[in-house]
Amino acid sequence: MPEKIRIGIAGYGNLGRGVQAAVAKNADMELVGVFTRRDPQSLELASPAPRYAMAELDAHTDAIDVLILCGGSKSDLPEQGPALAAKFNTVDSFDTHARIPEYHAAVDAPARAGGKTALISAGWDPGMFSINRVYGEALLPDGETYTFWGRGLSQGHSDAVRRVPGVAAGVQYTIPSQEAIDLVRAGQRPTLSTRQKHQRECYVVLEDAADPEVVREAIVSMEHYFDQYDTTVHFIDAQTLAAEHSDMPHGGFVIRSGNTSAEQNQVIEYSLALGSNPEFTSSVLVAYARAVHRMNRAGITGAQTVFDVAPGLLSPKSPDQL
Ligand code: API
Repeated sequence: MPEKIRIGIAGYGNLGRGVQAAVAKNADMELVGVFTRRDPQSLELASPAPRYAMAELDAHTDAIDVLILCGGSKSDLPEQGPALAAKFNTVDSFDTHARIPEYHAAVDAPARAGGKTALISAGWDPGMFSINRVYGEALLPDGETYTFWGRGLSQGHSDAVRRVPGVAAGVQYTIPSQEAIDLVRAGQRPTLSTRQKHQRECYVVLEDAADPEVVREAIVSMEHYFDQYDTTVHFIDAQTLAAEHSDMPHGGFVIRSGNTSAEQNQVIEYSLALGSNPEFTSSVLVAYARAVHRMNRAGITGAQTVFDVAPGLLSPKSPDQL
């Protein structure tokens, strides 16, 4: 058995927990430590693993092959991504689509300088859905691409909601238009605005002194996350949130509908039905950690995206086996 790929986890929320579960499913990997901004001893791990303070990461540069960054895109990753890519091979799920070029540049320079490989924006969207959009558009250049999410709980949008001042806790559901999905599947190519494809629904627990109108306005007008959608905000108490909104299902479709000649229409569909959005995202991050380890050994450094990774690098099988 060759040496195992040594994985570190930076941040232990839903994604960190998911990465721990995913590493356990991959025989060629081992978890060497969970790093947290909280008091490490207070951290309740799903299964035993060494726990450390984030500040102790520097002492572990030689012990970790790939560090998986499990923070949110709104405020954690813009800081942690560039800083940690200088010292570690990293994988993250930065998912603010419009800001990915800027984030790529911020991570690329330190990673290159440090001889490290930083795979950014992995997961399912961005990630597996992005790959399927590229395949669809390359194979059927004369056509339209449609992405539908949900109904499901978006981690990115939920994280963004929780960072609004006055919000104690909350979740965001993405709701697709079934009418639009049916049209596209039937081979039609409607022109759909962002607003026509999805609605967003938030369930929010307020902090004691918070003004609900101020919080609602801050959410619905938030750039990149909510400003282009019709968003409803429901205020609920912490008990209701725990009782009715603790599952995190998600999923959706990438559909490419195109013509190869005037007569022939072709429809490609990639679909996900996820019991747990964070556990699936984490499984994608872990597969990409294997690719990052191999790319770094092959001398490929700097920021990379899922488009830069050959599919075979994700698999534990050898090229001959594949
Ligand atoms: C949505 C999607 C979710 C993408 C998946 C992942 C997440 O609006 O529901 O944040 O959960 N953009 N990036």
